Amino acid sequence: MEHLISAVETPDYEGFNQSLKSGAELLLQIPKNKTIRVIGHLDADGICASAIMINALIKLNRKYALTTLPTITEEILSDVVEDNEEHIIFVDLGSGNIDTVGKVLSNKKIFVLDHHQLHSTTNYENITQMNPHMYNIDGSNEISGSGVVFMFTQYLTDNKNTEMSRIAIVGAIGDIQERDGFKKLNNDILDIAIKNNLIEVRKGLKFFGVQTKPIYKLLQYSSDIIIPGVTGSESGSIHFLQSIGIDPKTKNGWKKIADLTEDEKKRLIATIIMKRVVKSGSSSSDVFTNSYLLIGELDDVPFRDAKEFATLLNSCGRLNKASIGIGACLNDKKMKEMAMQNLTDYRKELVNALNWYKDNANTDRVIKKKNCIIINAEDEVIPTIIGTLGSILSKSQDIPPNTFILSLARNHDDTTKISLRITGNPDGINLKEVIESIIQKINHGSSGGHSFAAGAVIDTDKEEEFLKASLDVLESIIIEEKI
Ligand SMILES: [Mn+2]
Repeated sequence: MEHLISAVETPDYEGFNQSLKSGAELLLQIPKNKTIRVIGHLDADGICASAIMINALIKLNRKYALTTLPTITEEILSDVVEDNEEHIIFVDLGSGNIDTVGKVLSNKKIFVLDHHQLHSTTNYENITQMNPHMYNIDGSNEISGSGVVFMFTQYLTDNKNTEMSRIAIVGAIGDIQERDGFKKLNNDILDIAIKNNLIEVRKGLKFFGVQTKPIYKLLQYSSDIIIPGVTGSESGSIHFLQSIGIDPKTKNGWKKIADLTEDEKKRLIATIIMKRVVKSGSSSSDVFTNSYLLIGELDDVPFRDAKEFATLLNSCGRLNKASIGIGACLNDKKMKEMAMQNLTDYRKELVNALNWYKDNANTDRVIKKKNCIIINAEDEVIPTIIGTLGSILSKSQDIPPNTFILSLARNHDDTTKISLRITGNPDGINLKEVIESIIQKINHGSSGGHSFAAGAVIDTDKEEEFLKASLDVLESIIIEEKI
């Protein structure tokens, strides 16, 4: 692969487009009677990417089979792919495991559409890999897995997969590629969605669930907009609204943002800007965020706001119901209803996890040290939400800043999933590096993630060794107080 060792550092958009175009031509050569296996990643972006791919295959009258995976291993791959299947498309995964794919599926014709970092420079004759990183395009924030698949399917269908541009935006938001707007390729896709009347962009208050939750709950649970006496307090939030002349209730229930008059909305925003705690370096515009609204969806459903849609898809993945999420992306009414039920179930699981933590906070399952809390849920919290539990705790006002939160929960296959978070917002701490050093210390397991959220997987029988090494590593890290 000459482009990998190319000295040219500038992004080669033309080259990337060309690779998608010739990949699409190759895929169209597959005989129509063959079943194509689509293997997608089990997160919001992967679910969107799978849906976009399938939508195109349906249009092309192709037979397909679908699998959604959290990760790729040799065992899983040989399990999933049937002997008689010759053609496999990986979406939003594959580039990090190209050698495994090449080894296990050496007699298959493979397409990899991914935006994750490349992990190997080996060229496999049977693999057509399409990845922006091969063309110096930053796949971590210029385009998501869904975006790559969307661009690909536009070549595949002669630009007739346009309606899925909205799902590509949901996927990019799921991968947190929207930070005060999109960049480059994501922006091009957004333009397509806007031009085709699929998405409208509005400035709104930086609350999660702004479309679907009562206003007092937005205030109570906000982690971006902190108002003393209001944030974290139900009665404080209700009183706050009453104090500015907004009745928190409607005739039938609790008022949502959409129920406010323009006047009330202005009053709410002005008071929030006045009363909130201003973090250093932030400005009044920090209370606002872009909302990407799907045109044609009702105001109070989680499919209306792309951010909530992505959360709903994540919850499908986490409860192992990716196919419901894919159905919802394909706009199937029944599947959308099921996806909403799944979101309710997921929230219940989260509440269970938080309750488990509260009940066990003073037992030997929760180790509390000066700068860290180590939680070993074993099999009492489902492993797919252990990271979310850690994230929620890391935002809790009850735990001092600069406290590591390391949590463990067991998978079904005798492995243990680990997540690492930290409270506050300390400078110079990279959680991915921290967890890497623990894993290196025990010389077992694998780790990954970002500076602000990282994780690992180990064999369950190595838990004790891991916990010991964690204490050594975490307690040796001294974080300087911010002044
Ligand atoms: Mn992705």
